Amino acid sequence: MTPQEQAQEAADTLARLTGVERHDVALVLGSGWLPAAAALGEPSAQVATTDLPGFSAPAVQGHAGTIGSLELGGRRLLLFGTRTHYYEGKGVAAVVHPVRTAAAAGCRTIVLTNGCGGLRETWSPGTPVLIRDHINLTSRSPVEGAHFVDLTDLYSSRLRAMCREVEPSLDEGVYVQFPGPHYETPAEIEMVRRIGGDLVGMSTTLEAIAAREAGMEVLGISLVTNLAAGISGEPLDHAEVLEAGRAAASRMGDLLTRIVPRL
Ligand code: 8IG
Repeated sequence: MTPQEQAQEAADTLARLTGVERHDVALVLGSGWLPAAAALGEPSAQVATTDLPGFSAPAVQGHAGTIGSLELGGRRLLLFGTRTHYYEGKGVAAVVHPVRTAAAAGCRTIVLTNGCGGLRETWSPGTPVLIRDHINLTSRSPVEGAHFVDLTDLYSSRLRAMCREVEPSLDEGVYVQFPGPHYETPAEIEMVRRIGGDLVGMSTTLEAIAAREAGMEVLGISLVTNLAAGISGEPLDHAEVLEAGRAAASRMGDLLTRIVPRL
């Protein structure tokens, strides 16, 4: 079975369990984003990811192992409370299976959110930043075979402009994905600065590539939860990440609630 056929199986099961034939928009919640999801409203159906073929249980604290279906502003929204990270070692296909499932479920647009480290000191923890472009330092691709996928304008300039209309204070940045799960050294952050990166994290780029391969329009939003290593002189820890998410929850919830109806 191809990955796309596996995703179609998962999408068929999802349609059966949610009672919703097709969805329009997928939203993947990253570290620190889960508390914001409450603002979107009560899901009409919730499915455990483990009830769908090809999905695995969440490995990170602060992630929910559920997929919710809800309507917001006339859009049928598929809400992924968790993702599989590359550092879990389950392979790239497992990382992008939810993205391919969303595409098979009918979604033409995907919103990828994450928690990340920021390189600009003006981005205090709790600052949302639009992803303008990425640098994929995993040296992996979710695409296999001679399929040369165009990544120009991967993070849709149309959707970024719409977001800045909704929230003019939003900055943009280049997201750099490291394999993780360790954070960077200060020297690696200096490298990121020199190659043009603004944000560092352990997700999103492989998913964005798979989304583009599947023909979806991609919006990426990072929540800066910490200054990148070596900038503040303080050590990094995951509790800080979750706390920044909780503190920013109502603002992020408000942002998503205003953006989704316009997708
Ligand atoms: I949240 O500073 C979060 N995720 N690689 N570096 C990397 N991933 C992260 C960071 C960070 N903060």
